[in-house]
Amino acid sequence: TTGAVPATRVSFPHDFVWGMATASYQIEGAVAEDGRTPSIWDTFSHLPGAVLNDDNGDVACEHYHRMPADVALLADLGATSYRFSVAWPRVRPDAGPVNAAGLAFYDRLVDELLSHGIAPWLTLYHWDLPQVLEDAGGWTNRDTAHRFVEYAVSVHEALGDRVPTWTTLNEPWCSAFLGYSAGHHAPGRQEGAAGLVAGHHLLLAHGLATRELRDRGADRLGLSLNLTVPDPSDPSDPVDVDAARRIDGLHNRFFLDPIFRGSYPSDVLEDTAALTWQDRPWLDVVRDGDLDVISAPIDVLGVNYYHGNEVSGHPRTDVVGIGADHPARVALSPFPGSEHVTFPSRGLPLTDMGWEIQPDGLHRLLRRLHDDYPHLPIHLTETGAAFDDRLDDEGRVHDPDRIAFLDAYLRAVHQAIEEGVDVRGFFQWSFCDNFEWAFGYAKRFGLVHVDYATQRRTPKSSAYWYADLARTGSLPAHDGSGG
Ligand code: PNW
Repeated sequence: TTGAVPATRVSFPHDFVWGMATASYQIEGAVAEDGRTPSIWDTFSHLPGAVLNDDNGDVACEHYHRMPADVALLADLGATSYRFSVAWPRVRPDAGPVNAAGLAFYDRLVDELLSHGIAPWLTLYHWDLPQVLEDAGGWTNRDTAHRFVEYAVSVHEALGDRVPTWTTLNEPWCSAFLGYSAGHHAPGRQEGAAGLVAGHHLLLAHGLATRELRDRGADRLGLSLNLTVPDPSDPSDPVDVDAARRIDGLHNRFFLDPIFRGSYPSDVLEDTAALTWQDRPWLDVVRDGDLDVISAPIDVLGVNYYHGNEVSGHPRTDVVGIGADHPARVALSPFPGSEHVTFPSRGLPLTDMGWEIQPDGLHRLLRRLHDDYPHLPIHLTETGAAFDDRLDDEGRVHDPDRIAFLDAYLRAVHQAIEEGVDVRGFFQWSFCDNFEWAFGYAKRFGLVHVDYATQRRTPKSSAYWYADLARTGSLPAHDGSGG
């Protein structure tokens, strides 16, 4: 509930970007067509038990074959920008020569978007690393960063004349720590400090590609980070305060500080000093000059925010989010060197992911970025919620919970803008229901419902609400009763 205080009408700047987001592996399907070869997510999702219900992205939303109709629907729903990702294994399938047939799909997509007046917002890496590169060590191998630059250049050569915004990575925290420390995501490695090594090489890939695309005249460069707002369970308990500092360090500052300050945070380096990779301190993978590369100037910061965390340094069983599904119901944190940290529930309402609905965290995060880092234009590149959406007897999907969620999160964004934070746009996650990684098709984040048996698309009531918002640029007043 939003409380008894009436929520007044709020208006966003006239040029505010109203976007919707997707990612290649989550929607495209067609995994073996036109020369595409497997990514780490093809391999991982086919391992028994890796993904809920053993779902995989083989078919997904068949977007690869339905792209023109999907773009027409995006336009109908008022999107002024569309954030999508390019599948590396379509473009450089074996990390070898460019595959023209795979690249052609994105060429058609960009033209289709432009012909509908939708600005393309391109992400180069939303987690589908070619499996051949993982076989050579994946993100723990420094060479992967250089292969990423080759791939980025091929995409830019083909689309650089038409795509205004280029982001390198989506959520390197997930790629590094869920992929290489916790193993919840592909490639499913549970190798502790490997997450830190992968994180460094992901940041290096970001910096190298940023430099290269800048030299090639890319208009607007950046990346999307998923950031959190860690609150100690008991602010007077030094153990909880230390745990919250550790999570802030590894979730936020491990990525923000190298990019914006050219250094890793010293407390994180101290916390992880004893962690080794291939029998040497993990930090040995950081070479002279790397941080200069990583801190190459960017033009836009993408922020993905779903919820913050209450954080404790004590074992707790009343946990939410990561670890909540652990058999012992004790969160095993995916943060290397801070595995003892737990994420207790604070009794907030939850989405279908078991994630807390916490709009004030978004406001606090935006203020914090404004206070602690250089003032760059910020775009919320993901916010959204999964709910158990179903078609009713009339073939409609009524999702008032999603509307209330988006209303509350957007009011938090608006408040930050009023206070001087430079937020320029909002991308709803996601345009349509899709393959939700470790949770397969069981979790629905879409504004558009997908019936996977028929591939029929049905805009939910939230989609019409969002279309209205994109058209008027304002949230209507409501009395906060939620009715
Ligand atoms: C992000 N976690 O993923 C991704 O960018 C999207 O592809 C995804 O669909 C969306 O958020 C919703 O999950 C995350 O476990 C997946 O903390 C898992 C986590 C965070 C982000």
